[in-house]
Amino acid sequence: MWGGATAANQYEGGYDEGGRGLSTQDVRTAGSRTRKRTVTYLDGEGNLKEATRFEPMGPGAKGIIVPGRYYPGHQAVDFYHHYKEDIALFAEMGFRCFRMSVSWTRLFPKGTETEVNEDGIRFYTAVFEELKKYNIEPLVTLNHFDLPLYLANERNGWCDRETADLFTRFAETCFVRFRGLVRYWITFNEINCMLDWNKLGIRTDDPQEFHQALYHVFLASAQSVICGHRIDSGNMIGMMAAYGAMYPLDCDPDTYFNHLQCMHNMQWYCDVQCRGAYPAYKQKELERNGIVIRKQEGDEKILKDGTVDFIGFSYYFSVVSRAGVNVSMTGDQSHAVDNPYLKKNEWGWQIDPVGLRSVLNELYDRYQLPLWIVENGYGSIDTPEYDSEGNITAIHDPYRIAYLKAHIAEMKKAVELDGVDLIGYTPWGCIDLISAGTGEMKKRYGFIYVDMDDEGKGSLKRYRKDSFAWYQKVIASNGEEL
Ligand code: BGP
Repeated sequence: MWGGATAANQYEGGYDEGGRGLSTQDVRTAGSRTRKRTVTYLDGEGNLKEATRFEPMGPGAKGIIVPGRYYPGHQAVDFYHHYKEDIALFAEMGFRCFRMSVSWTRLFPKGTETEVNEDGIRFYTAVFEELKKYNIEPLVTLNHFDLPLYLANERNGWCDRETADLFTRFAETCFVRFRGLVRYWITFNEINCMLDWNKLGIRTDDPQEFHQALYHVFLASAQSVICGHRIDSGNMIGMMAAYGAMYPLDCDPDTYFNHLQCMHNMQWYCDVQCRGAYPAYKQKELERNGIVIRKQEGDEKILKDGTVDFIGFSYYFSVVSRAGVNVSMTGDQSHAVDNPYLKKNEWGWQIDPVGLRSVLNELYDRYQLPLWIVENGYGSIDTPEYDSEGNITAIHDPYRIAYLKAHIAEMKKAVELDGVDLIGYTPWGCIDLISAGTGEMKKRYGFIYVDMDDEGKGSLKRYRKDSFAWYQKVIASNGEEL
């Protein structure tokens, strides 16, 4: 299934339209390569503060919108008002599927309501029907880094078990109301990084609370899978992790063992969701650190019964580990060890197509579940060409074509030579959208250029880049013509 991927908080906009409530992503400011995005909030004493996604906010913090500040997610690139035009462009490229997320607060503005917001249902139904018109299958992420701000500010975010149940109600509503329109689902985007993306969702750096919150996310995912299968046994429900290739720096046995542990740090999320229980190495680690997860009777069965049908993962780069250093797949690679065999993009991400083949093998060997590369791509600054009247006439993006070509070639080898069951490929940001990491617009991934800058200014007009026609050919030839 060839297609492309997006997420509501970076693409949809219309943040205060159609009865939508605020989410934790709506209080994230814009940043850049050198200046980190922040969350604006009032601390326990009511003082206005800002924190990056790596800084704790302390108890009592409440995310707020500061008048006059620019929050890139509010308008994003306005899929809310452009969906017909965008979907027509996806269809023109020949998409068989389209990955998008449903904004939780468009359906449940505070997260606690018992009745769904019908305006939200109407919007997504119209989108899914539009996709159907072109025979494009939606792949719907139920949670892509967003949480109702109300649950973060007034409750205890993911630290409360109730959040898992409220999420399950939201998921159930999607399964019921979009039945027949959507068959492919993902519960949580990049589950191995999601709690780092917005500290408002947990507001603590205490490892005990962090693991308790994460446990609630796993429960929410498993409960949703069970519910989705009950509502329609034809539903294919997957998990999603940020998964890159990892190499040990050298053959020092300590480096290698550290490498295994770094791999475990990434893999255990997949173990829980694919095998239905915390792996032994994780249980031991929690025990060693004195972390005791509060559970209820029946939880074990929920995790066991709620395993996923496929593994979705994002693949952008690879990392190198060395003894004593814990490396991970976070977008901030400023402290990473350089791999002398690879080149980096402007944001320091090491480009590694062969690593994708390795990862496909690794995941398939380990779980024997169908795989779906739900994100992959080259974030870069594009420079449009203009005519004398200032109209955009072309966007040449050979670097993007080269990146995708190399990755698809390795993907083909994994399928044809290694026998990996790969069911889909949806490159990230198939249309330019807001960067999750930096909030910038200039870090572009799309086949479609959107005329908007880092301050949200621009006509929002869509233009085909060179990669648009190239990808169209790739899809038409089922990957034969690269
Ligand atoms: C992943 C996220 C996406 C996306 C992508 C690219 O972590 O799932 O939401 O944005 O990375 O990252 P960035 O936008 O920071 O370039």
